[in-house]
Amino acid sequence: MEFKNILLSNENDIAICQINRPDVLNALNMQTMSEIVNALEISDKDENIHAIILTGNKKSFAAGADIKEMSNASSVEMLIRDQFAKWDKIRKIKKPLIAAVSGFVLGGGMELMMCCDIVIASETAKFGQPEINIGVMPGAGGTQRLTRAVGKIKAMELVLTGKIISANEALQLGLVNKIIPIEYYFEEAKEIAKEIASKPQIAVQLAKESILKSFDTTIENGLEFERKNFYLLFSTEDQKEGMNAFIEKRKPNWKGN
Ligand code: DAK
Repeated sequence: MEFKNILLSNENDIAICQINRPDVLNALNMQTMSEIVNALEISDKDENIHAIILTGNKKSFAAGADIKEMSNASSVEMLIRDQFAKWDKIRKIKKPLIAAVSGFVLGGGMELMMCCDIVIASETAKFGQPEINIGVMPGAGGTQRLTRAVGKIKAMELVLTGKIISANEALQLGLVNKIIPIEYYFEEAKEIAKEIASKPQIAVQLAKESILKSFDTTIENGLEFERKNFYLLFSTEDQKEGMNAFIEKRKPNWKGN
């Protein structure tokens, strides 16, 4: 498939989706969002791919949705564009999504990052939900995912003031896993992607699914869901292989089934 605003490549069992609109700091227009979602879905379906990295460039992961594209839209036009449908598809990606972010991670860019499962940030990364400064509010999960990630009072502070925070503050808030010098943040993301890609894949995907489930269910239903996925893993060859390898004191040889 031909892409205009992203670059998609594979390195062994890792897919790398790079947002590529450097002139506008990787602002996420509709075309770019469609391409990102297409790339993620292609990689999710590709059985040779075990983990997906989503990245931008050193200066900007993404400075938000494209303000120029939406500035004159009416509510009805926004509704008809049905942008949310695209974002919902990201939630359905089964394979682990690793965000490698640097520079501006703002508005829709931060919401996109929060759709990912692991976040590696360069020390230059700056995060924020500045929508309030242009007369709107987060529209792609910022009030929901951010609140779950950092709690009510910090989410209120970020969303109501639109303030920008440093990589260190984001680390303290639990928004990112690690901060890495700018020369190496992408390499670090690849290392984590490789590590996850080397694990038994059905277990990885069911564990991801179970963790995500905790966001939209009660603890009781979540525990039940987890238990069913746990039982399900006992019908995989990798469960037998993993446990036998432990008992036989050797390395497991994962088959992915
Ligand atoms: N949209 C469009 N263009 C942008 C942009 C953006 N978000 N951010 C930067 N650019 C463009 C600038 O217009 C400029 O283009 P030219 O003037 O050269 O043509 C170029 O990128 C370089 O930007 P600056 O000259 O401004 O660079 P600086 O280093 O001086 O400043 C900055 C960098 C990131 C602080 C500044 O550009 C800035 O404040 N950008 C806007 C940040 C922002 O407000 N982001 C939130 C946007 S609202 C939805 C899903 C998601 C969303 C909405 C709906 N649905 C599912 C319905 C999300 C909304 C948002 O993200």
